[in-house]
This record gives sequence, structure tokens and C-alpha cells, in this order.
Amino acid sequence: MPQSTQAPVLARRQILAGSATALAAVGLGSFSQAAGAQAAAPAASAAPAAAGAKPLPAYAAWKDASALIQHSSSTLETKRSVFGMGLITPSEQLYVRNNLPAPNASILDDREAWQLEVEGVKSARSLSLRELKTLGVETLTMVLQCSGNGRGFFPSKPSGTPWTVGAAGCVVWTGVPVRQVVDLLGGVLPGHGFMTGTGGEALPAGLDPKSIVVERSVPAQAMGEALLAWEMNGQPISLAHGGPLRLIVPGYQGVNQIKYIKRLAFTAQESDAKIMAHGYRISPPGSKADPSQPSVLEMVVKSWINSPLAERPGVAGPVQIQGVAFGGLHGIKRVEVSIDGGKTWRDARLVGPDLGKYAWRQFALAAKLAPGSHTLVSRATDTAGNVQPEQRMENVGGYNNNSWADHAVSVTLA
Ligand SMILES: Nc1nc2c(c(=O)[nH]1)N[C@H]1C(S)=C(S)[C@@H](COP(=O)(O)O)O[C@H]1N2
Ligand SMILES: [Mo]
Repeated sequence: MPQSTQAPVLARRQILAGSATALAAVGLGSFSQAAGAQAAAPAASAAPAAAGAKPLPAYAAWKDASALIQHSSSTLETKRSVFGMGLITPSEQLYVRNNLPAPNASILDDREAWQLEVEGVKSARSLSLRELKTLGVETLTMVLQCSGNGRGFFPSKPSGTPWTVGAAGCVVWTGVPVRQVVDLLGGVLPGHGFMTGTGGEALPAGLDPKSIVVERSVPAQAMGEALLAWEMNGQPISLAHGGPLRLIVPGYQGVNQIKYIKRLAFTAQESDAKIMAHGYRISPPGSKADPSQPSVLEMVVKSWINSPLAERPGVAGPVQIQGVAFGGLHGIKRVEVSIDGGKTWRDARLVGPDLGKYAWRQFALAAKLAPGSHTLVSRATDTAGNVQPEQRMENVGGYNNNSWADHAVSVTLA
């Protein structure tokens, strides 16, 4: 890809103002201001913002501001009350998380010309999106979730966006299976046990690229159902969500779903980029992140209730308690709901079509709620028998929170 069509270079001054670690941890802070300005497409036709809502950053101006909580211009969260029973999260409502400012919208001017370098295979070479589209096509539905979703429930207040439930959505992806690309190129080289994806954001000169590049490694077997995707929810992938080309690794946490992917490499080692070696590690309380600690890879079984909620509790009497459940690498077998804070449980009904093990399931429980206060919770079990735990696993970064207690809903009915 010629430099001139790449994303504008990050404002160096801003990068230098803080360490890359700090930037990563806080979702880029002031840095993200620049992202909005840079991504301003000439014809950005912003939907009129709902009364009181902050205007959205330019690269996401087409989204529904009234559906989103804006933590910063690079971190937009879906409101819990917005998740309906529609199964697929509408693109306008889907969360956004950019560790680096979104690239310039010009990278979408000629999508077909986007180049992907494939390495660590017998015949390594570059392929255009045009060529990738001729090799194969598959569609899958997958929960996209930031590993920090639920961080807002950690009493330790980890640095990073305090997402509650809305850094997640259920999305349809279309692209070519990675294994078809790998087969065409003669297969993975022996001993190359990791699949490493590199984001296509332009990086400022003069800084160690490894300290800021979005580059993640997953075990090479995750290639099994991975896609190089160009379509999301039936449309070419937007700039906000990683167009023109995105790596989709089903069942893995969001950070591994590399947007604007420019390089897919099978490697003998995990990437030594900071975001891999030190970022997104499950570090025990009081410890410093290091590469020996587990990385944020597969998602863990999880569910939460979206209705009723405190902000629209409804009235006492019959109610359909509704929510979503998903299991990372495994589908959902069962969801239980409790209306007494987890003392007693009843099986909820799984509602609507099953779009495969990587999609979420909707659930509903018909219950009668008396006037007064109630603590409603849900608990999912996946097909491998993993049960959503009561307590979160404490860790410095606030990752992988699937505690059912943390996701409880308190409602007071008249
Ligand atoms: N190139 C690139 N890929 C990326 C990121 C990024 O900043 N750059 N952020 C990651 C993180 S942390 C998450 S949670 C998801 C967010 O995807 P979304 O913005 O489409 O919701 O993208 C991941 N892939
Ligand atoms: Mo994330």
C-alpha cells in the first residue's frame, strides 16, 4: 500500500506526551480528539444527534448517537437498554474501540486494491482484496466483544474504559476463510504455531513501531474458522469497524479481531509488539503485566439481562425477563435466571434462531414480580459444561469479567 493512501500519521507530539502503555490503557485520551478530525470524510453526513447527545466522532458519525455512550471519541459503548431481541446488533448501535486513531477514510476509496501480505506460508506473497474475493466466501455470525467489557464492575477501578455490558454485539461477517488463502499459498511453514495479524494504521516515524502497532498472535489452529472479512451485517465493512479488510477469529476477544489488516503472518513466536507482550495480559492483582501471564484470547461463557432495567422497570405483575448469552468457542446450552439475587434459579427459554456457536442466544423467562425491589441475574452454561461463575477473576486490567453477580440488575416496581 503506498504511503500516501495510508492513514495520516499520528500526531507525534501527542504520542510523545504519554507512554504507549498509558495511551493503550486509557483508550488514547486526548489523542482521540485528533482521530475524529483526521477521519473527517468530506461527505460525512452525520445523523442528527439525539437531544443532549454529544456529536459522534467523524469516522462514526453515521451511528445512532442516542444508542451509544461516548466514553471518548475512540470508545463508544452500546447502551444496555438498546439491546433488543433482534439477535443481530444493528451496525448503527454497535460499540467501537480503536486503540489508535482510525485511519483516514481514504483507505476505503479503492477497497479492492487493499493489499494483504501473507507470510509464514510456503509461497508468501501479497494479495489484493480483489483477489481474495475470488478465492472463497463464507458467512458467520459472531459475538464481537472487547475483553474489557464488564471492567466497569471491578471495584479496583482498573485503568481503561469502564465498559459495563455494551462493548459487545452480535455481528454477521462475510469473507474468505483464512485456510483457503493458506492452502493456495502452499500451507503454513512447519513450526509456525501462531497466526499473527497486524493492523494497517499508519505509525509515526521516530517511535518504536512495536510500542504502538496493533499486532496480535493467536494459536495457529484458530485459523480453522477464521475469516478475512470485507462485509459486516451485509455491507462493506465501515472504517469504524475495520474496513476494507478485517481478520475475524471466531470466539476470540475483540482485540484479536484485527481491523484494517495489512499483514497475516504465521510465526514461530508470539508477536513481541507491546499490545501482545504486555497489553491484554491477565495479571494477578498487584503484579506487572508480562508475557508469561495468560493473554486475552478465547471469550468466556457469559450472559446478562437487558430487560427489565432500573431505567425502565415497568410495573409489578407478569414480565418477560430478557437477555443474551454466549460462550466463546462453545455454543450456549442453558441459561438460568434468578429473581432473588441468585438464591433460586429457573431455566430460561432460548428464544429465536440459533445462528451457530459463535453467535449469542437470546433468552427469556416469564416471571411474576411483586411490587418492591428485585435483583435479577442470569447464569449461562455452554455446551462444554462451563458455567458462568458468581465472581469475577480479579486482574489488573479488568479483563474477561463474566461474573453473574456483577451483571445483576436491580429493579424497583410500583
Ligand atoms: N487495527 C486495529 N484492530 C483492532 C483495534 C485497533 O485499535 N486497531 N482494536 C481492537 C479492540 S481492543 C477491539 S475491542 C475491537 C473493536 O472492534 P470494533 O471497533 O469494530 O467494535 O477491535 C480490535 N481490533
Ligand atoms: Mo478491546
